[in-house]
Amino acid sequence: MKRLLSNLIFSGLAGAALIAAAGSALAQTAWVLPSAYPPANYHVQNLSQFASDVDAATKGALKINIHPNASLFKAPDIKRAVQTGQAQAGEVLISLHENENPVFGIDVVPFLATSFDQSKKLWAASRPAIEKALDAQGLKLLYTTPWPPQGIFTKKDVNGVADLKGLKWRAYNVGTSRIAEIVGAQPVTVQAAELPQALATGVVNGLMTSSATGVDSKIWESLTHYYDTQAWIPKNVVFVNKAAFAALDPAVQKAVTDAAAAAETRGWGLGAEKTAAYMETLKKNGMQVVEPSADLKKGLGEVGAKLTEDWLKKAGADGAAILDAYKKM
Ligand code: PCA
Repeated sequence: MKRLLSNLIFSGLAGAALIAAAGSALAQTAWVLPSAYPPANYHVQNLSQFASDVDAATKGALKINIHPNASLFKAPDIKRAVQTGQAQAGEVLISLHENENPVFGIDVVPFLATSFDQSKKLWAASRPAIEKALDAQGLKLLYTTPWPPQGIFTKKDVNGVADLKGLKWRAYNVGTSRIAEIVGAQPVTVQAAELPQALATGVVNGLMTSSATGVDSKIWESLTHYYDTQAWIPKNVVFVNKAAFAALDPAVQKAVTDAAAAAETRGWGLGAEKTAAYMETLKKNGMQVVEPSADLKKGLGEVGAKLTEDWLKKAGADGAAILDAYKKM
């Protein structure tokens, strides 16, 4: 390449611009981006599109290699891996980190934001605080995308919360464990990548998650009912190690933030659009998709009120201010 450059210079073709172009094409950076979800999941498809948008916009100067399905780091370890620079970027379910900062758990407060429209507003209200908290941990927020609303999967009829008692309840974060405690089920923390096996071996027989994760884990092979309770809309966030971002050329940085903005818009669209299709897939595979009874709704409302109280206690005045801002939107 050196010879090629000098040939260009001697041939008189190379102005400063040409050398600069050749230089940046040479400076190729590769990022590793772990995700905990399977390749067919729309979050991961969105990530792949994001990576190929960055590749195209930077003419290959920044390659982002996605490692899905918790193949590189387990779900709860991804954030730390990016903070410590073991991975340059990552995707996480932000509520996994509620213990670090209550604002990371605002989207899993039950019945606070249950439609995509409400969830978008809650994101607008909470984004500055979340962005600031991540920044203080050495992370730059790139974008966020929603999961479908959360419902209950079981192998039996559930007419009220009393029917959840004694279930081996799969939890994925603090809130879902707490629900188990309140209803008298046994919480077992299992991340999505291990869920198919936990279901197949009977380690769990009840859980709250989305239709998306139900389909990803072929849940009909073990369970029979899905109660569409629309209890909350959790979100994934994608972030990058601040030092890794700072090391990029300004033009490459812009390509990343532009592609991230496009991924955020696309991801919210995908979440809404795929929800109906995932429900159809559950039905097609024999799941009973059920509207929760008034009794179940009432019981879950009471469970939700307890979790809201817990959250408000932890989140203090800052949390209350975000909730106020959200309610005014
Ligand atoms: N699926 C992920 C998180 C939320 C969701 O809908 C899971 O069950 O782990």
